[in-house]
Amino acid sequence: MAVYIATTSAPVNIACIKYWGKRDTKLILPTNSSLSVTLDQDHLRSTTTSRADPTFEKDRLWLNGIEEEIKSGGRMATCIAELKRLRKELVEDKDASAPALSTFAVHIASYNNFPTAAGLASSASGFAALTASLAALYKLPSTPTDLSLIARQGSGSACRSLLGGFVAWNVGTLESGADSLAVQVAPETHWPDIHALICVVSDTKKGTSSTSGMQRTVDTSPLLQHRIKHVVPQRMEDISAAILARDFDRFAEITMADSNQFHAVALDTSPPIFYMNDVSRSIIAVIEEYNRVAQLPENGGKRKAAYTYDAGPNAVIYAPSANIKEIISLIVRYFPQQETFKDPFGLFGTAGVG
Ligand code: 2P0
Repeated sequence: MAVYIATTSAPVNIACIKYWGKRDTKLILPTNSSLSVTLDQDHLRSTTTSRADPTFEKDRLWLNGIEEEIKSGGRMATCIAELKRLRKELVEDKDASAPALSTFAVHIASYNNFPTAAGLASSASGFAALTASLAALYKLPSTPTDLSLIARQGSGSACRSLLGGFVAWNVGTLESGADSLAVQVAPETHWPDIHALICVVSDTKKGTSSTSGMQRTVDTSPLLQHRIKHVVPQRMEDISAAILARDFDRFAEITMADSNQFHAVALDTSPPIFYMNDVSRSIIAVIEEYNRVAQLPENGGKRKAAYTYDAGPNAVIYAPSANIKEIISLIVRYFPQQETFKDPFGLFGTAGVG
């Protein structure tokens, strides 16, 4: 008897221009475009195996080995239903000999190789891996950008994890959401010198979920309206140009400004949302001082690192590879008790890094 099974992985992505706010909560349509860097496959990722079988009675899902309910009408059920619909339309309706996998239930098992829900974008890699896994199982002819429309309905930021390198999620204008999709601005090979250093300040689950936090921001923050209309559109253009020109100084300036504005709109929410803690803010101070010195004319006049923070206290520091060792030394000097700095590129040996 045939076995229908597929396994795929998808990495975490870290936004430089932040997604924060939905104009349609069911379709997950954002209030502004966003842009992220997809980390490479070897480090922070979700790996998902899907299997379809005529003997399965219902769709079932296991996350890190624990079964989760697939709520009817929920995000997971929507993604699975959309992928089954594509299987029928794009494969089975076109080829009568194709097995009717769209009529079989699926069993899905997904693992993260990093702490779930710690502000490390587990929902992004998770829904991207789920979408890619079912697309592989169903042998869909779809492109990653096509599939981003489905992953988006699982979790907004997931649409960006289907593509590698530098990825934009376009806000779109259509009510159907058909143009709210992810596109690659540049592949990873365009600028391989950029590295991401992840400083795990805390790996416990965050207080306010992104989904509820961002809706509270949409409902209550006047600053968000200014950001959507007057800030993000220009920043999307400017950071895309900086990426294409491999201009790290400009990339860093925009990335840090956008992280700070995202946390400002969180603070402008009623009641306010605090994602960063004192350690997060101290890391900002260290990187700002590092850049201030680097920007002196005698030191070259350009920024050497960029911090960014998502919906949690952990810092991600982007920097050209030549600066990574120096940055890790700085961080370890100022935060000597921390033992969980990740060293995905093996640049710092084993002392003091997790
Ligand atoms: C981002 N974040 O652009 C921003 C920056 C957090 C801060 O995308 O409700 O988990 O599932 O669409 O995708 C977090 O939002 O929210 C997020 P849902 P998601 O990466």
